[in-house]
Amino acid sequence: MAEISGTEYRSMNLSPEEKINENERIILHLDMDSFYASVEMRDDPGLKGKPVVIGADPKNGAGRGVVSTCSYEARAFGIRSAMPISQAYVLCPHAIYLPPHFPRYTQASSDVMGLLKSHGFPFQQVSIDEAFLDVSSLGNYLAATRLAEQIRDDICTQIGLTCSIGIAPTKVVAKIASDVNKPRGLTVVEPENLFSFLAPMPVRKIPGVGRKAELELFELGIRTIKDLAGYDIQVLIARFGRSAIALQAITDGSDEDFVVERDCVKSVSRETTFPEDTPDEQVITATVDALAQDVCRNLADESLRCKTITLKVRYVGFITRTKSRTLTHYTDDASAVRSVAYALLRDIFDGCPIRLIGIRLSSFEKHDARQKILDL
Ligand code: TTP
Ligand code: MG
Repeated sequence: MAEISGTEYRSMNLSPEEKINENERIILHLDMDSFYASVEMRDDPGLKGKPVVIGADPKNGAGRGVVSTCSYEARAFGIRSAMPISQAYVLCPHAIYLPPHFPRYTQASSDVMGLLKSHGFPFQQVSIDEAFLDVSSLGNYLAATRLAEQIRDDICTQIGLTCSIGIAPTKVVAKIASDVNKPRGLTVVEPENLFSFLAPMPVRKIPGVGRKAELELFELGIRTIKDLAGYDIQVLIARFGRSAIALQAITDGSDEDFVVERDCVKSVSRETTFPEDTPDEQVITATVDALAQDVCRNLADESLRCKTITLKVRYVGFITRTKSRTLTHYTDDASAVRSVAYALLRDIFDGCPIRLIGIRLSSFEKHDARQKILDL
C-alpha cells in the first residue's frame, strides 16, 4: 500500500518490461473528486477555493431536501452528501448553495468515460463518476501506475477536473483504494500488501456493507476487516447466508468479480397481461403497484435512476395507449414511480376492460458510488 507520487515510483527503478506476471490481476478504479461541485467550480472559476454545496435550496435554513455533494472546502465544515440541507445551512450558512445542473454533469461524465475507454482496456462504468479498467494486460503494477498518472493528468488538462484512482488485484480493493487518499489520490495496493492495507479498516469500508450489516457484524464482535478475515465462515453463513462467502473472500483478494463491459441500458420495463380482460380499478391499481415495485427493483440491480416514466395500457382489440411523464429529478423510488403511474393511469384509463398494462422507465443516470457489491 502506498500513495505513490511521481518521484517515489520513478525511484523504484524498474522498467515495466522487467517484471511481467501474466496471471496477475490489476484493476484500476477511478472516482471523480466532489464531482457535481467540481463541475460547477470548473465552469465558474469564482467558486474556486470556496465552500460550495450542491443540492436542495436551503431557504435560509428552512429548506427541505438534501445535499447531493459539496466541495472539499465545504466538507471541512462537516457537510456531507445526503445530509439534510437545513443541517448543512446550520454548519455553514455562508457556503454557496447551488441547484444541480444535471446536463452538465452528464456531459462531464461522458467526457471522462470516453477518455477512459480510449485506452482500450476492458471498461466498466459503475456510476456517473466512477469506472473500472482491467489493466492486467499491462503485466505489472508499475506500468499500471504510470497509466493512472497519465489518465489523471489528461482528465485534469483536457476536462478540467480532478479524480482519485485506486489500483489493486480486485475490484473491491481498487474501489476502497481510490477512496483513501481523496482528493487527487493515487493509491496502489500490490498483492503482497493487500492484507496489511485492508486489515485495520472498519468493515464499513467494504462497499455494500451498510449500517445494518455493520451492526450485525458488530454483534458478532467483528469490527475490522482483520476480524472478518479470521471469523468462522460457518457462523457467518448461518447469520448472513451465502453472501458471507463473498464477503470473507474480499479480505484476502480471492473474490472473483470481473470487470464486465455492459451495453448501456436504454429502458427498463415490465408488463402484465391480465388472465381476463378487466375494467376493475382496484385490480388495475394493484397491478400498477406491483409493476412499479418490480421495475424499480430492476433499476436498482442496474444501479440506475430514471427520470421518465411511461404507462402503457392495452384495451380489448389491441388498442394501445401510452403516456409519459418526465420528472425534474432522477429517482429509483418505487413509491415515486407508483404515484406518477397512478396519475398517468387517471389520464388514459377510460373505464373499458384492459387486457395488458405496463410501466417503462427511461432517461437514466448511473447511480452514485453507494451501489451494492454485497447483498447484505
Ligand atoms: P460520489 O463519488 O460519492 O461523491 P463525490 O464525487 O461528490 O465526492 P468524492 O470526492 O467523495 O467522490 O458521488 C458522485 C456524485 O453523485 C456526486 O458528485 C453527487 C451525486 N451524489 C448524490 O446526488 N447524492 C449522494 O448521496 C451521493 C453520495 C452522490
Ligand atoms: Mg466521486
